[in-house]
Amino acid sequence: MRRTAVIGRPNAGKTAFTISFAAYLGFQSLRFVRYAAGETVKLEMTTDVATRDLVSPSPHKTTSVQTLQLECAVGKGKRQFELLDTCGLVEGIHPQRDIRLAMAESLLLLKDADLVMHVIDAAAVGSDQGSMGSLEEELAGWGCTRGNYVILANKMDLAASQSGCEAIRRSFSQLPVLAISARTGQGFREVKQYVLRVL
Ligand SMILES: Nc1nc2c(ncn2[C@@H]2O[C@H](COP(=O)(O)OP(=O)(O)OP(=O)(O)O)[C@@H](O)[C@H]2O)c(=O)[nH]1
Ligand SMILES: [Mg+2]
Repeated sequence: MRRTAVIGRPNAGKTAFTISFAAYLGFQSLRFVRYAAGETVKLEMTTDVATRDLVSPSPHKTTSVQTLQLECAVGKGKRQFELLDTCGLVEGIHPQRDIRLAMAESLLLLKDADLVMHVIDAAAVGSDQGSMGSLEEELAGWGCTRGNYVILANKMDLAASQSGCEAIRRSFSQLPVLAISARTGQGFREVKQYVLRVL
């Protein structure tokens, strides 16, 4: 099964995007498979419940990789793929062991992904240019060498996101940047087209 990893800083909107994109593809009920500390846990919930329980303004809400099996209609057929929602990445060594482990697990799975979607909070970048740093540079640098790497400039429904998105495009001019909103679904058509082209 082709695999797409959704990565980025805590609070960028990775989980919100994962859930909303699944809903956009027509999934009302979501079956997450979570890998944590060697254990596999299955969770089934509606998109509304998933948004309520798995999305939060507090950083590091997601503390394990959670995977959804999705499919896109292509002509008369279907293309299946896995979407991996991962633990938020930060510079340095996180003081909490479970988060360090979740970050390591996320980075390990990233290596084998067929496509990487790097979510950046464009509204945060627009209101504070310092909210992008060496983490984004390192990830994007790796993305340029590996290919099949797209930046999702998220939260385009918020003020300051436009200038944030422009700053992201300037900083990462070698990579595709799609402007999206996990809240409104803006840009999801382009994301779907990109997924179908790459996978
Ligand atoms: N306005 C707006 N808010 C968003 C959008 N996407 C996510 N959010 C909000 O941003 C916060 C973080 O969203 P999450 O999806 O939990 O972020 P995450 O990247 O998964 O964060 P971690 O699990 O902590 O790594 C939540 O309060 C979401 O409601 C968006 O497109 N627009
Ligand atoms: Mg999350």
